[in-house]
Amino acid sequence: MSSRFITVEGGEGAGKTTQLAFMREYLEQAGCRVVVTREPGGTVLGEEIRTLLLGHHHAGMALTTETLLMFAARAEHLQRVIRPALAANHWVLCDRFTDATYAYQGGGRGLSPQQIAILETWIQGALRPDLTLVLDVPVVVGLARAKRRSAADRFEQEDLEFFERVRTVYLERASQHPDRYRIIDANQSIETVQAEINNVLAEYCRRPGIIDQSL
Ligand code: T5A
Repeated sequence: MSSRFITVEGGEGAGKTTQLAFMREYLEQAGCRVVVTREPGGTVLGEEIRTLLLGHHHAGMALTTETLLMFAARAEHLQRVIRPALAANHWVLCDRFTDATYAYQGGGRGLSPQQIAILETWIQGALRPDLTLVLDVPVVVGLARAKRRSAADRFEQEDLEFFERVRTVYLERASQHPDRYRIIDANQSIETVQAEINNVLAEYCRRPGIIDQSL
């Protein structure tokens, strides 16, 4: 059974964290060794960078600074967690990755995708997720969920247009590369979303060379 790198993306409150717990359970039952992690974060240094990025002490942070901090956390994450786990034949499930940079710093804030691609190649080399689930939910629904869960972080204070642009970039990227992305309608009950994701994972795992047993 070979390792796989799976990322879960989507706007605020789409249900990524909730669904990642179910995904771990599903894959572990299928016999996979699973590492669940998140961005920004996933390492001691990365979590400190996350605090800088999401907190309110640096409200006017420059876009370049914000983007470089995302990739600084990512570099640490790749070196200390993601690459070692993949090398040890674990499946890595990551709550957000570079698609979030294209969506938020690119779509949301207007940084060109070409500039993001330069950093992506520098920091990741050829490594890209094998499968990316985009949990898609209307912006107002996701923000209401996030608001019920906890106080707004620095990103969650942006206006609706910002999050509409984020959503558009996710959907565009998914439609441009249907081999890697699956769009999940996350505006359904937690159980229905979970069932759809299980179907995607089952289909993915049945591909030749991924998991020997049938799920
Ligand atoms: N960021 C990140 C960038 O700008 N660039 C980058 O490169 C990267 C990596 C990270 C922030 O950083 C930005 C994007 C983000 O703004 P985060 O906390 O990781 O922040 O991301 P959030 O989207 O803010 O996390 P949330 O916790 O808000 O969203 P989740 O994980 O999608 O949602 P979840 O599972 O925590 O659920 C939220 C609430 O909704 C309920 C849950 O029970 C929970 O209360 N819920 C549902 N309710 C009804 N129906 C469903 N189907 C539900 N699913 C979940």
